Amino acid sequence: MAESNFVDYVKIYCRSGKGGRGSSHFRREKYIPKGGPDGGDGGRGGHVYLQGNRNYWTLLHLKYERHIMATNGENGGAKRSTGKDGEDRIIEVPCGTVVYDADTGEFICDVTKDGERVMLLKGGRGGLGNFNFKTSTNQAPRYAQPGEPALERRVILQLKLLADVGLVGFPNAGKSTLLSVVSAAKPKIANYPFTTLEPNLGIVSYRDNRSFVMADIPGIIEGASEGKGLGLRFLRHIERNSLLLFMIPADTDDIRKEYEILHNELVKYNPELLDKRRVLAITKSDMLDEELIEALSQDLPEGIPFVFISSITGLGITELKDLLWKELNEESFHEAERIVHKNIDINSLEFEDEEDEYVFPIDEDEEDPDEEYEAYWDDDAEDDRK
Ligand SMILES: Nc1nc2c(ncn2[C@@H]2O[C@H](COP(=O)(O)OP(=O)(O)OP(=O)(O)O)[C@@H](O)[C@H]2O)c(=O)[nH]1
Ligand SMILES: [Mg+2]
Repeated sequence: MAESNFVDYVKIYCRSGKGGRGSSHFRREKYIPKGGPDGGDGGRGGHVYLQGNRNYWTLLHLKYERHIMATNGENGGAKRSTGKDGEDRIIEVPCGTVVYDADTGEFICDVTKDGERVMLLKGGRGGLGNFNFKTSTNQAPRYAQPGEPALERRVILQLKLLADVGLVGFPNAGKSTLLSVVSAAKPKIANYPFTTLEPNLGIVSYRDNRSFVMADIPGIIEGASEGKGLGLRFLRHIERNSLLLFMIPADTDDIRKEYEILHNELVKYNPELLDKRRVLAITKSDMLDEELIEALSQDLPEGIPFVFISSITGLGITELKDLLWKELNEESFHEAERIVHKNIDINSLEFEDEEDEYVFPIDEDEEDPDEEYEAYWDDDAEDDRK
């Protein structure tokens, strides 16, 4: 696929900072013999956070920043001085970003709101300096805790657009044309299938300064859920829409059948899509007369509100907006928004992975072996103080 600015998938390597080591130091001053332990605590390692930012629409800014590392906490020093905490790293992402473990495909978290902050990796705690371990029976402890190690993880960030209404239809159904008519978006429109290669978002203004967001995604064909056409790549963007607007052209031979096909593809992709509210628009209705509209209305799929529209003459557009607004404000729509993210199958990802470049080794501090860490943090610390 050609280079594009619509980046909805990135794989990045993240690492938190490790905790600084506690200092093992004894006070040494002239005329103060046996000054006692005065080693300070190590600083905390930096955390790695994700934060929703509504000013971002894609993950493009992360495409060239593949390693995100917080800094380590500094070691504690003499005179009980505490090491400086490591610096946190905040990864800003568009609202609607879902995070998976890149090695297992396991779902980790999602960020949906502007300003929402999720901790991805916790920085290591700093070790305690030896002055903490002074007891009545041990006035001169030599040990200090090492800092907790850093955590690292390779993650996949995937964007799932957070639009209110998702347009679902075969290629050439008139999806982009509708978006261009009801919003200020200027998607490419042409009389051939797969004109739209990446999702477009538009803000539809409604009466009284209210508005909702509509997402035009590339056309869906039979087999899309198995990867045909532009396939799976874009289906995930409608997982998050609260409402799906099915669009079927008026000159389709069998509207019911086409609806079934679209419906089946969505269900095969994720059965939870069934819980979403749906509206059907019969597009290009300027090709029909009153009589035909009347006749077709008798034979539409059951149980789904419908409207005949034409983006060219404006027929039914206001009615459609009214219907969408009404459906969006039905109570159960908030339920549907809470979609459960399945784990992803990392082997099935169809994206070319730029080979993972060299990542700096995690422990520059060789004399800080894991066993030592475990002795201090995992066992009961009290036992070590004898
Ligand atoms: N007569 C008529 N033609 C329409 C109408 N809406 C769209 N078209 C035409 O249908 C063709 C396809 O429209 P698009 O909006 O590009 O279709 P699409 O669903 O976005 O197609 P893909 O992006 O390929 O999936 C274009 O030639 C449009 O001019 C309409 O209301 N009436
Ligand atoms: Mg299109």
